[in-house]
Amino acid sequence: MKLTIVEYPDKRLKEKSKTVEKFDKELHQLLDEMYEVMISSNGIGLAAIQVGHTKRALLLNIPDENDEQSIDTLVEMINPVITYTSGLTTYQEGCLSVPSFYEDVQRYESIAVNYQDRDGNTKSIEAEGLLSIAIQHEVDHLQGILFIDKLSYSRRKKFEKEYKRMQKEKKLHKL
Ligand code: Y12
Ligand code: CO
Repeated sequence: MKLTIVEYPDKRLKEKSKTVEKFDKELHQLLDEMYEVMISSNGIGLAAIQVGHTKRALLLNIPDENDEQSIDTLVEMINPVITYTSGLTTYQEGCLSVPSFYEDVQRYESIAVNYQDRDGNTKSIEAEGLLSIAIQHEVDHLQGILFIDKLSYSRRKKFEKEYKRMQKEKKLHKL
């Protein structure tokens, strides 16, 4: 299967993802292909729903201090549940499903997460900084929530106007 990124305002992004029950070849293939599309799109996080699969699965690949991504630091989370939160922080977020738009979003500073790996083994992680923000952004996707849903009413209206204009321009360039 060749995966493509589902972009806002596609309604699939509002869907709630389902618990993964089978940790089989099909799941592994999906995760491998999600990694390919995430890296080739310059992403650092991707949820399965962003490629049209309603599975509670996500990937994170935070760049190192030299701003480089390595498969060695790839984190795959299946059925993640945030079990602890503390503090608040604000970060300018972007999303592969909302191209060319970045906005400040408030998130928890530190979190703890329980999840399963691709083979169904139970894992837990404590995260802060960019990893914590990225996990919260991706876990929101599994609930059908986008970072633009967290904007104020006036900022959201401005976004809708800008985004529609941008989509029109994109269409014109394709003609
Ligand atoms: C902090 C905040 C949000 C996240 C979620 C993961 N987000 C991404 O991976 C966003 C990637 C992204 C990549 C783009 O492409 C390029 O930069 C070439 C991009 O730009 C365009 O679409 C034109 C926008 C977003 C993790 C951590
Ligand atoms: Co996103």
